[in-house]
Amino acid sequence: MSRKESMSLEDLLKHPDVQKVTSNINQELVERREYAPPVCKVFTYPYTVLQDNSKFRFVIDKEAKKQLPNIIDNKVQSITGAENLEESLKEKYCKKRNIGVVFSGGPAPGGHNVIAGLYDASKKANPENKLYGFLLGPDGILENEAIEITNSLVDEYRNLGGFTMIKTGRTKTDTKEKMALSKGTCKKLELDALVIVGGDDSNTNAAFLAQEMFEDNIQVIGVPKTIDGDIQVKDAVGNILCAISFGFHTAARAFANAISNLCTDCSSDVKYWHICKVMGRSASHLALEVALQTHANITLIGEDLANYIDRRRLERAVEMEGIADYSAYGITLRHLSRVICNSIVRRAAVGKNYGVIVIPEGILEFIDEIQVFIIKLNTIIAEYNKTHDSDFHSDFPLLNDKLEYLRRLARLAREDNLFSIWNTRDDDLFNDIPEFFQEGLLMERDSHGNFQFSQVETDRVIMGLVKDYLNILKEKGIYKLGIDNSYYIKTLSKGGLDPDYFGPILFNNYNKENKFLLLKEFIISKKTLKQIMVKEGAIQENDIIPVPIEQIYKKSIPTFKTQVHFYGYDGRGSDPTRFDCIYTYNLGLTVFSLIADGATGQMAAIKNLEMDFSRWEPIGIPIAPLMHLEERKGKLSLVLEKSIVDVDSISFQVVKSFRDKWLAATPCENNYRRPGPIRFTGKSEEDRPITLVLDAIAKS
Ligand code: FBP
Repeated sequence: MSRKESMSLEDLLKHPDVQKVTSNINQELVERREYAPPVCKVFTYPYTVLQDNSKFRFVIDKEAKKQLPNIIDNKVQSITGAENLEESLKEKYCKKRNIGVVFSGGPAPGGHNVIAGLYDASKKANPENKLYGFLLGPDGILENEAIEITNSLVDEYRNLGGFTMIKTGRTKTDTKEKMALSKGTCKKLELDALVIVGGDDSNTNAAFLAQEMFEDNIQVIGVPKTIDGDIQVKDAVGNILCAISFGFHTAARAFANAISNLCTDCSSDVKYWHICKVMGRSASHLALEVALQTHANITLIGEDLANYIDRRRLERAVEMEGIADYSAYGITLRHLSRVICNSIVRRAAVGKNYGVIVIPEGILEFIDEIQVFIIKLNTIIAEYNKTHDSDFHSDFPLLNDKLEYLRRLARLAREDNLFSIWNTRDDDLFNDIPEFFQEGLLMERDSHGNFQFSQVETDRVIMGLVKDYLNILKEKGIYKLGIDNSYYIKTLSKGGLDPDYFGPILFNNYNKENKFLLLKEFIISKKTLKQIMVKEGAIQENDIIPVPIEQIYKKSIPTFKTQVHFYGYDGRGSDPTRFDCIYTYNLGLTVFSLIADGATGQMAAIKNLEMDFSRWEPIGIPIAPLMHLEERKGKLSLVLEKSIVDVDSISFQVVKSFRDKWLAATPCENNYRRPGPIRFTGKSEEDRPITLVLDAIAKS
């Protein structure tokens, strides 16, 4: 029956069932919006009180003391619940307030719940409180573009991912003019407090704004956001104050789910190596968590590679020349490709010419020669912009123009015998790398002066070298596909040949016990195969190679086929896991407590995140004491220190210990783990990142 005879399209579109299945509002959305995250015990009281906690100390940077005098003496603040307050305190807590909130930097799942928590707490304290959301990130503050956040708006976004409600941006408040504009907006809106939800750079901004607006009594509170997980705060003696930034868990789980599916696919059609680059601008926290979640065959951790020591090279130098070869410390791109190839060859030998490799986005920063290039080019670009009061990238739009400028720098240094950051050796080395990679390294820095790793095809750089070296290993007869022993016996027997006769002629490891047999290294072509057979008297010079033997030979030739994937923006846009929903809602409540109790220059955090929810403690962490000097845009600036993977941490040590097991270069099955999709509700949704669980076990 055609549609014409049944129902018109117009009627069909009006049909309630059609409307239901084509609506934007599905069951998942309804459940997410309705979910009420549990709150920490202190927030079940009508009021909260702040207490300075001098137990936690920091090593203060002299420059931070100079530039942030009004907030440098801030302490860690504990929050406690109170049934009642004396009248003056109650009045202060409940006074009518205007609060502004802004998202800054890349989206991270859970941001909307920070707003929801802040909104709920502020309305509970005083229904007349107003919350403004600045649009499109810090630009919204500079241009006074804000909307009032209403109850219906908050309800629309509860427990949902993204920063869709008010959007985000990456503008840095890094000049006096921008500071003045920001202060102007806060004053115009009569804000009592400004909340900056952002990463290390944005929390740095929060500290400077807190200092700037201190005299005006406008409080500034930061919130630790970034999927990269590189805001982890410890005090001077290693007490954990903030175990992880929000959004990390969701992004890691989303990446892990997709990567685990690739593990399933590749071990089914057994023909691809999947190369998975995962976000994380500098630190490899996301890659580490993905390794724990999926047990992918190879996971590179940048921080680990930086510690690499080429022991053979070291020993050789001592033996030959009696000296230490310092170039054996740290890893080069070539070296790294050798390490990867070694694992690929080992798996191929047991018949597994497939697998999954996880590469952190920021890995290049930990590779010696690339790190040197990044630092040098950052400085050259920054110096050019400063000296010429212009923009390097607009003045040299094409790669060749940029290369010519660098060449000129090297030439000048040589001719005038001057010390220069870019010399002939740099220029020669730089000219040796592929064009697309030169382009990547010379690309425009972001507004904070950071190198934009997400824009560089890191995987292509590394895998290009891997492919080249695998070809060499193939030529040398080292990269071969192991032949299943039973397949060998069956094939030869079917062709009327004696497997036990030909076995020792063909294979290095012919033995009934070995499940996989490796063709001798010498056999790299039909010609060399025939040579060996003639030499061993198995056939005569004029004979042709028996078909079953040729079949076995062909089976042993591996082709290295890859599929490349980038996991970043997808996971960053996921709806939050239950952990991130609860974490961020409580962060929002914490922000309000800090504001209501008069704090400024503090970052809202939850202590004991690595433990069970019942032990979570909302706190305020002073931002200024966490700052130190770092090179940005070619000059030293005060910034919040990024936390990278600690190679002594238990989570890294566990991954390291399981490396061989997860590589699974044995005849046994792979050891993949299936984390499954983010489930949000239900028993099977884990309650925190595995890295945190492991670190907590070690601590206890
Ligand atoms: P934030 O530090 O701002 O949270 O952003 C982190 C990140 O997601 C990185 O992992 C990635 O390198 C970068 O943002 C990508 O930036 P962009 O959104 O500008 O492409």
